[in-house]
Amino acid sequence: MKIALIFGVTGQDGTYLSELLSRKGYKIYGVSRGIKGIKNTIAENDGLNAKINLIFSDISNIEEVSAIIKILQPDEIYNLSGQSSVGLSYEEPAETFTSICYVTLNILDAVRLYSSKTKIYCAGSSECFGDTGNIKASENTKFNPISPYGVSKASAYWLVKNYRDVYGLFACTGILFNHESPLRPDNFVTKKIVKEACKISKGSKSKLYLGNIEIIRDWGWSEEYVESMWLQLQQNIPDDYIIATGVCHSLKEFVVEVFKQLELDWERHVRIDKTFIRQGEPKKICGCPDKARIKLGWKTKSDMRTIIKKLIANELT
Ligand code: GDR
Repeated sequence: MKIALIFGVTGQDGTYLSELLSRKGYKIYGVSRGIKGIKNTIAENDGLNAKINLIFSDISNIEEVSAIIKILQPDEIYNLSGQSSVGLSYEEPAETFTSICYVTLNILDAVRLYSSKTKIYCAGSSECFGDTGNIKASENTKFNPISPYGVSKASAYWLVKNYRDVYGLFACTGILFNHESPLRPDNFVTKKIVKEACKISKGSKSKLYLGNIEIIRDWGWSEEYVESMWLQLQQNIPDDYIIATGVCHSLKEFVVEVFKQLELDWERHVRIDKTFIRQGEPKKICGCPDKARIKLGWKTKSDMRTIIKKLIANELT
């Protein structure tokens, strides 16, 4: 039985990855900073918590990370931990940098010292690119991060590459573009829009307040994205991959489609609130997932309309 160790097991991707690895017969250890089990419907309905051996640990401490890795000698490590909100990273840059970079470094160094056969996956971010302008970012596109979050993810990416090149570790990064699910917390835009629009469809008189709806992003489906994480660790050679749908939409298009599916006129219910506008954020971030498709055989199935349909169905049940 293969052993997987997941850092950041209680988040959206941690939940779906645990489900996937559990189906594949892995023994799963999940590290959490002190939350007692995964608190969401999937974990409760599918008895997921019972399948995960939870370890409580301060993973910013190298000694704690080393002790876990030394004892478990896992076959695979998935590092999904860290502060995940780009918006929040402007208010909490130090916590963002520590939780992303130091934790990544702790894992890499502990594996180098105590478990060098362990394969490591780290969740990277499209925010490393900054604005991609008229191109779709590939694995060769230069990084130009704009937010403290993007800078932290870019630094973590270079640490992973450094440990791979210098120490020969099987360590790789998946450069993940936005990916959604019903498990997104309310402060992320897709969840906020769908939740509020569904309330309005049930008779609420409240308005939906948003920041910049002209931004363009590539939105995918989390359950499909965690599969790419597993695939990256099943290869013979460690490498980095862009994980995206390859299709971009403006946030306005997303909003219009949500209200359309609920048979509502979006303009009557949506207002712009400047407090939600992020200073100097990338206008457009688009990705090209060709390498993942060719080398991993990975492909997204859900387009924007399907994603919205699934999010609405979940919100209305
Ligand atoms: P993001 O996700 O920052 O891209 O990071 P989020 O859903 O927060 O924002 C997406 C885009 O929508 C714009 N926006 C708003 N965002 C929020 N949260 N609330 C609003 O009211 C609002 N109005 C407009 C944002 O400015 C932004 O451009 C996600 C996270 O999952 C990261 O961890 C991951 O690395 C990246 O995606 C790729």
